Amino acid sequence: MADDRWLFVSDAHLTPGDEVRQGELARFLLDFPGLTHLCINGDLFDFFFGFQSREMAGFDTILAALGELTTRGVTLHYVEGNHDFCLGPRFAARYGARIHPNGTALTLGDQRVWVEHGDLANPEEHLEHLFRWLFRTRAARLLAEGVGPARLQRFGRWLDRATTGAHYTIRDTAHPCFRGYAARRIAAGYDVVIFGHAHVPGDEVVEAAGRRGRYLNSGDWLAHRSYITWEAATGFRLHNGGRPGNGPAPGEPREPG
Ligand SMILES: [Mn+2]
Repeated sequence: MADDRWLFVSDAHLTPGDEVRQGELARFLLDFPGLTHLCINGDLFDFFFGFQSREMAGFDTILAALGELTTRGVTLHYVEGNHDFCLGPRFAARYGARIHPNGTALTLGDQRVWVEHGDLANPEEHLEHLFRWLFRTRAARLLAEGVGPARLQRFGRWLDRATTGAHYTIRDTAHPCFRGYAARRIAAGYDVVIFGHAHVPGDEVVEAAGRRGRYLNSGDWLAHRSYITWEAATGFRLHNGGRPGNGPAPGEPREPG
């Protein structure tokens, strides 16, 4: 549609009760002019599991904003990351979201677009890959339902500490693992590939199999407050919104995850 206005954000890593950042992100989303489509590209939450009958506590502010957006008619796409799992039919119904556990293909204008969180790009992230697989098994879902939101949240914090810092020499969005992973999609026929996960915004040309494509990384909503927009008149734009340079805000983590 001619008036479509897309927004792609990722890697806010919101924690329970973090009212300041939840509020900032909620205001940014709700005040975004002309927004018709929001695509969350993973790790909106530092840890989130989609329980079938309960909600994880402490995320009311951001969840209310998502609900408000869908009430306004904004289409919500949620590409799961390696910190948000099994959002499933309940989340989809409650927030009107289209849930994509492994990524999604879009057509914007005349371009074929692939959106994926990007954690599978780095072959060294063994533990993350294990938990990505494990959390999506039926056995893990049943176990999580029994364990319950509060205890699972504590486990999530432990898991985050266990996996952070192991492979984080890869902070460069243009690292060969991300470029190579994007190149595979471009070789397969996509024109634009969008990842997050690296926590560094990026926008570059990637050539693969005689094709020329564009690889965008939405960066994060921690240090950079970066995001991607698309509208028909301008195409894709990367906005390195908040803070100059690559420095984290005081007290904020900057490691990818
Ligand atoms: Mn991630």
